[in-house]
Amino acid sequence: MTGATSSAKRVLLAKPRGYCAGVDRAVIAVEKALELYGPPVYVRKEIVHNRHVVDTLRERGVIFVDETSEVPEGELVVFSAHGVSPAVHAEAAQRNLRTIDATCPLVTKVHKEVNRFAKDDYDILLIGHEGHEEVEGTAGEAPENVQLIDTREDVAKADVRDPSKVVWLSQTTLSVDETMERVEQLRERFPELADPPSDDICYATSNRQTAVKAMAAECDLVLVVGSRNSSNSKRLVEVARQAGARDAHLIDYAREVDPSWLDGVSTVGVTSGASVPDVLVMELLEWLGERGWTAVEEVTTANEKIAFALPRELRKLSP
Ligand code: 2E7
Ligand code: F3S
Repeated sequence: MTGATSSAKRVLLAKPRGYCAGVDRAVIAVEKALELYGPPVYVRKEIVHNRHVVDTLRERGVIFVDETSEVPEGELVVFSAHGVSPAVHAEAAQRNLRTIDATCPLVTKVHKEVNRFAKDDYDILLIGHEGHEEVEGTAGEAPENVQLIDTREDVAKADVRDPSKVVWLSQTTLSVDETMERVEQLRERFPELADPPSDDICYATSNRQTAVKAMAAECDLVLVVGSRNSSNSKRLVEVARQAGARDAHLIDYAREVDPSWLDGVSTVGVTSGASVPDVLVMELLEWLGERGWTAVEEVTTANEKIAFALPRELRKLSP
C-alpha cells in the first residue's frame, strides 16, 4: 500500500453478511405466530442468537423460556432455529403444547444424517462446541451413538466400537478450516473414518467466512456485528484474525466500539453474523462515517439467493 492510500480512511464491507435463509424463516415464523395468535407467544431458547432480535420480539409479546416445562399447558411454543432433540418434542406433546418448529432445514438435514448412521449402528463423532443448543439437539437424536468432539483432547478420548464403522458429522456454524484440522486429527486415529454425505457446515457459515477472509489482510481492524453467544459470528472474528486482520472485535451495537481500537487505523472491515439484522450494520457504517470513514467499498465473494418455506405448521394456515 502506498503512503497516500495507507492514511486514507475507508471501509471494506463484506458480502455476503448478515441474515441467512434459516434465520429469516425463524424470525418470520415468530412474527407470524404473534400476528395469528396474539401475545404471549412462547419461544424455547433464543429464536436466533442475537440480542437485538430477541429484545425486539420480547417487546412485542414473546416470552423466551429455557425449557418447555416453563410453558403453561396448552399454550403455543416455537422451537428455535438451532433445533431440538426428540425428547423435547416428546415433552411438548406430553404437556399438550401447540408447537411451531423453526429448526433450520439445514439442521434437520444433519439430524436425519445422525438417524441414518445410528440405524446402521455407526459410531458418530459430532464435531461441535460443547453446550451449544444445536449440538444438544443433534446429539439427542441418537445419544447412544454420538460423541461430541470439541477440543483436540476430545479426539484423543474418542472411543469407538468398530473402527470400520465410524463417521464424522458437524455443527453447521463452525470454522471451516478448524473443522478440517479436527477431521484430519480424527482420521489419524481412525483411518477408515467416513465423511458426511454432504457438507454439514452450511452455505451461510462458509460464505461469510470466505467474504471476511477475502478482505481481512487489507484491514487494520475488522468489526463483526453479532452477539457473544452466536457461534457463527464469533468464528468470523477468529477467521478475520487468522486471515491477517491486524485486530478484530465482536460488537452488538455501534456504541460498543471502543474509540481506542481506531487509533492509527485506515482500513476498517465490517461484516455481520447470520443472525444479525442489516440495520445494525447500517448504524455502524453511520457511526464510522461520523468519524471520517465515509468511503465504503463492498467486497463480494458470493451472491446468495436461497430461501426456505415457512415451517409447515404455518404453511397449513396460509390460504
Ligand atoms: C441456527 C443455526 O443464531 P445464530 O447466531 O446461531 P449460532 O449457531 O451461530 O450460535 O445464527 C444463526 C443460526 C445458525 N445456526 C441459527 Cl443451527
Ligand atoms: Fe441454517 Fe446455516 Fe442459517 S444452519 S439458520 S442457514 S447459519
